[in-house]
Amino acid sequence: MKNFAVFVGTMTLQAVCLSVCLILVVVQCQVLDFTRELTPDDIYCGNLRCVAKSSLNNINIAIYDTTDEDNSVKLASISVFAPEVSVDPSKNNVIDATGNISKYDGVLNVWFLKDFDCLYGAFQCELDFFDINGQSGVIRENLTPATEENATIVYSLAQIATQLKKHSEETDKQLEALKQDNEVLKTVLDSILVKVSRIDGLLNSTLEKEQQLGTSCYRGMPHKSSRETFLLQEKLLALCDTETDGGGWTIIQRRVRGDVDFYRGWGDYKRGFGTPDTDFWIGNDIIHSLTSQGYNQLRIDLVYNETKFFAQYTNFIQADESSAYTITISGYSGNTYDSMSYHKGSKFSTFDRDNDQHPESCAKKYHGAWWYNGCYASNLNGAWADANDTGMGWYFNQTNHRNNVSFTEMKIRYISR
Ligand SMILES: [Ca+2]
Repeated sequence: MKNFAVFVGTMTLQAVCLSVCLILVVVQCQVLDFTRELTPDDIYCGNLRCVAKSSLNNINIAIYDTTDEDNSVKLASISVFAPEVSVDPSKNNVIDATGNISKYDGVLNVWFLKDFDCLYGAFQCELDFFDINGQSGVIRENLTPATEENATIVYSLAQIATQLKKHSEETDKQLEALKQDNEVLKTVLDSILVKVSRIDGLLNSTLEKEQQLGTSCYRGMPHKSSRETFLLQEKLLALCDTETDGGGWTIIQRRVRGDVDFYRGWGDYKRGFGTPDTDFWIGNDIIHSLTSQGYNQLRIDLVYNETKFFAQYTNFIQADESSAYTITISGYSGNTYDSMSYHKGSKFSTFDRDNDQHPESCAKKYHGAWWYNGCYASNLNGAWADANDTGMGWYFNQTNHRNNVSFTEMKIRYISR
């Protein structure tokens, strides 16, 4: 009398029809269609649906929880005499139920909130009815894990699929967020690259300047002009004579333009004054430092009466400040007179520091600053363009009086010994 079929529907993520039991009941030539389904969805772990279509009348549908065989509970029911769905008060918080019913047809839905009910619960659909002769009848159909093993597995798979879908959606969101982060990072990186490029440009230009500037002055060095600036001891902008007698001369005194006042005190001569592009005194401390490091060759270039002269010495040493910058000088060669020998062993004097052998101050008397002895055979720090003995004097021979020059360069060069 009963035709029963179970099938597991095609598994889709959204709605998996887990099982359908179709009961065809023929009661004295009258047909009853009674089905049940358990379907998982996104909110509930499952939906049990009992459906009756019949030519019987006065039907009443109920769903029982028969998990505990000794204490089955009527979860929900609906009757043609009581068309509102009735739910067991103790189950209100774990199931939802809906339904509708007429004299011949009815449907009762129960949604389960507890995974336990979906995975391990046992339920029963019950249909009460009266046949055409007024005889009552009952049909019950079970839905249990034991009989619905496939449904349970499929349900579990569907749960996993739902979770995977959620994870997938979260992953998509995270990916989107990462994309946005990536965009921000790309922007930041671009801006850093621009800055790096600027820094690189600055470094290159600084490097070029340094290469142009050079850091040394040595004999035979490659050069573009006869005088080139360079960084002496990595800190002092100095001037190199790159050509005279093979070049490599660090210029310590230069008077070619007359735009720098040389009548100065001890401190100025100690530290130096002027700049390589004008006239300058490099400074007594530097001269001492260089001559104590092997820069012992001294050359003095002069112009007198539009004629070039030079005096060169193979041994030139200047002591430190505590010795008042006393000079040692010897080994003359040149095309003028050795007007420095008179000054060897002499201390340096300025108008405010009289270290000379004269009763008066040679520096004041001759408007200069020099290694004055009893005064001078040379006075190259004297007054610019001064025709008197206060000018830039140099003796051109032993008997002649001094002459004033119009150009001087004093320079020293390293000699390996
Ligand atoms: Ca004196």
